[in-house]
Amino acid sequence: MADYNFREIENKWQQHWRDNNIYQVSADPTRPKYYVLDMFPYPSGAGLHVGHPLGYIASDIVSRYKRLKGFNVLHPMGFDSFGLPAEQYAIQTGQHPAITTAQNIERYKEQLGNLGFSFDWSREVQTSSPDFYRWTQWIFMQLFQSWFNQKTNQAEPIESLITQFEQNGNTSVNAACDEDTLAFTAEEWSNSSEAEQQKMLLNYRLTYLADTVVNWCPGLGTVLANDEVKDGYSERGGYPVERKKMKQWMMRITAYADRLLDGLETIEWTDSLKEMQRNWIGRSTGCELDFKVQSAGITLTAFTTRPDTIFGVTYITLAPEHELIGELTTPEQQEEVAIYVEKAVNRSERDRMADVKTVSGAFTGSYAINPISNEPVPIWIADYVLAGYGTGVVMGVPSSDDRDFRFAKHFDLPIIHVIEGTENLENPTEKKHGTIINSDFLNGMDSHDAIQAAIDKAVQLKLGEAKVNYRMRDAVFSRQRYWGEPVPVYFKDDIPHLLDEEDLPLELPAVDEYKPTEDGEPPLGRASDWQYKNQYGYELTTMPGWAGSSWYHFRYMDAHNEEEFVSKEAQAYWGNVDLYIGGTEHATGHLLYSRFWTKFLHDRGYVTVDEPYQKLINQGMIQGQSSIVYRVKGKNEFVSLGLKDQYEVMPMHIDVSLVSNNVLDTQAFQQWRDDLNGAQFILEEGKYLCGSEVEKMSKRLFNVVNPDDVVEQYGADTLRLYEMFLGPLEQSKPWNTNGIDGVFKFLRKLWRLFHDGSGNFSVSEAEPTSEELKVLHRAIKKTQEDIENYSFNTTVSSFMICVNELTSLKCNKRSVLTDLVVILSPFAPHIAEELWHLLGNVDSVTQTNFPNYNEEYLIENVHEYPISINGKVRTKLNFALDMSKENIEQAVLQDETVHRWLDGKSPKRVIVVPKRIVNIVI
Ligand code: ANZ
Repeated sequence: MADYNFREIENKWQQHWRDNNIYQVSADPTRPKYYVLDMFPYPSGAGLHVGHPLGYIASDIVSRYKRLKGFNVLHPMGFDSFGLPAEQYAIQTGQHPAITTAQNIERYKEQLGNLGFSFDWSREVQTSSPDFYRWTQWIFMQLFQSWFNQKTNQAEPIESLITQFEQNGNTSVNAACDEDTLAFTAEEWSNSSEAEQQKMLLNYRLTYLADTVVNWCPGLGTVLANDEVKDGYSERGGYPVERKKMKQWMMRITAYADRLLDGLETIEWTDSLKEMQRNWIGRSTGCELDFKVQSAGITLTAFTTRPDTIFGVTYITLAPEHELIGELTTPEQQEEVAIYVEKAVNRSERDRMADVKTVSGAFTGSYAINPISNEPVPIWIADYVLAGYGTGVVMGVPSSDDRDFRFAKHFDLPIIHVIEGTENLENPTEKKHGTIINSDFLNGMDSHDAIQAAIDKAVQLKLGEAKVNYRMRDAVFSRQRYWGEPVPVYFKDDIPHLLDEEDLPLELPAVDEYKPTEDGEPPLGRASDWQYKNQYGYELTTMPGWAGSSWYHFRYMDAHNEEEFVSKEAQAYWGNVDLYIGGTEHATGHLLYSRFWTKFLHDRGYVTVDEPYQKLINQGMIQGQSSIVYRVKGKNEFVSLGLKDQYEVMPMHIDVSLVSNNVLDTQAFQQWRDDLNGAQFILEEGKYLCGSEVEKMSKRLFNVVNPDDVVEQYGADTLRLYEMFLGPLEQSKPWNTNGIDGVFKFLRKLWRLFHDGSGNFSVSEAEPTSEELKVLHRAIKKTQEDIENYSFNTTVSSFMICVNELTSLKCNKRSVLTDLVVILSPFAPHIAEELWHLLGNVDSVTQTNFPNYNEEYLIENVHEYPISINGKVRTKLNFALDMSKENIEQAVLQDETVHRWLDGKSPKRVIVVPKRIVNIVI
């Protein structure tokens, strides 16, 4: 073989790895395990673009490296294959989404296969396959059969709750449950009907049916989770989203709020990602303070994080949805309040929170009593108060809070300053001013302790109760869609019941169309003859996209188990994911839900780990480099970039494949679309130059680069190295092919190290020189350190340096090249495997060991020290780099030249600066 023929090499080894199941692993208690996971893709119709493999390449490098280091590496891949696009396509074409999905998966596998990943495909999972989703349904059933005991801080079987109800009713139970759950005694429990009992239990189950205000997206015909809605529009498709009350399956994730926060301390994720989860959970410590309403038997309770400011409360505000508004509004205020409430409730929560400029509100006509000053304060309604947070009541403190200040200014409400420095509560000298807690006392504490002290004081003064609030809400689990997991529930007398376990999986029924029914039922409402035991109606919503991905990491451990979702043994061996690589867009969706389900499965004894992903890295995005041409307005004529200001132009995105080095292939452009046929060009220097823009890689912007094309031109090894070479993994960076030739040349240079001038394989058996060993061991050390620090771009450049140096040393020694091939193999596995075999090895390079570097070889043996005497360099001397300062000093003073300059005097000081200089002062 004369030259580096990447096509032949890559095909050959991909085939060989497949035929020999090289990447198949099984649990092996004699070896340490390492689990490397990629966020599995949704197989979209567009296929992979060069941005997708970035994370997969990095995780593949780590997997291969860990294997060489003696670990038993689990590195699986699968598909998150339920989802909207296949369903939208089904609605348009009538084709079953399973067909589209299967085609897309085929395409993805082919594309992934071209890149030489070391996935164990025997463990592939597809969330839309009944073999997989029967376990998603099974986990749903376990959630339904569980409650969260706050005394033990974990989930328990619902039977233990029923036992408590039978013995003591619910008053001594401390559970995560619906807020409006009424108290009952053991007797009342046993006297309740079966239906009443089931209704009560729904208040406690970890998944439950509830009437909730949801994000309803008429354009998509479904409910969306908060993280699927951006600025009032659906993230997918950009359709408007409304607030609507509907009966939904919910997941009681709020029960786990504290554990989800605490767990963050035990995992290696970036601070920014942890902070995103903390903010999303939004734990806030404060108290609920009571305000009696004047001349009415009502008490309003406000949640506040600043009970110390209670002296400054000059008004109370309610959310426009608050249920007591009717009762509190006086006849004179009725009309104004009605108009205001109607306007306010139609604004989305997000708008209401984001809008700090427009102040709006209405006075109810009623007053409450400030419990500290005993002054009456007016009760208002304002849309900045959210119904779903705290109690939906805010105590207005214009002197301490900006929003309250703006409100008070706007409506001319009094502003009373909280006087600091005096704890004059017990005996307030001045009625209106004061603080419940001495600020001298507060000043010495950090804000957390100060708030806690204020809360303790408020409780001690019986102003209210301590309370922790969370911004996070229970998660809506129902989707009004077809292409998702059916919920394993049927209804008897309107009460939800679980299917028998042996009836799983509950498979998706056939339907005539994939859209909602005429009376607004979800698509499953179209299935005919679809009843449980031929008599009970099934739940018609399906599960959300995040259901399958909340536990798939366990299934890979034991992908074909038909008895359990994962066996105890497999789980005990593989533990949790050691390294997880994926995008940040999942920060508050998938990454929170899978932590929740993992904790739940842990509580119920099904898995031993309590966090799914020990270390997480978010790869950056590879952006597209769009190409733009400038159409002269109203004409089929296009003007080159440099001349465009002389015309009235319309910029237009065009396919990047029509452009090379910013020069347009005008002929190809004319053929690109029918309407461009016969297009005219205004050129500069005989060329049409395009504009360019760095943007998200997207079909719509025609800037998508298909990895298949790059592989075709340069090979997978070049693509792998090049993607890593583009920059630090976590950083986003534009795709440009400027440097790809350099990487390709590097691999050819590597190839030539192993071949003589006429292209014959030729290595020497001679012993390497110390110089050659230094070059090699420097590269071994750097590769190891860089991979362990996930710094892949720097490894690629160290390979380049190494190969350049070996080339100039004309080194083709077998022992050096053998190690070089091994350290390169995680990055460029095909060429490494080929060279490994050319070197005479029989087994795969993946089955060898990573070489150890030897520090001795790394030592730059000597350094030439300038010897300065009284500030002037008088001579230069060579010393070994590892020589001690004392020895250097000794040797310097022995030197003849130095002797001469000393002229018989003994020096006052000798300063040895290692690897630099020796200064002698006489
Ligand atoms: C008085 C006060 C004085 C407040 C002060 C803050 C500063 P976090 O930290 O997010 O939990 N609040 C309470 N319920 C609300 C609701 N439903 N809608 C909008 N705002 C609400 O914020 C808690 C603070 O947000 C509470 O403390 C309350 O205002 C307000 F100098 O009470 B504060």
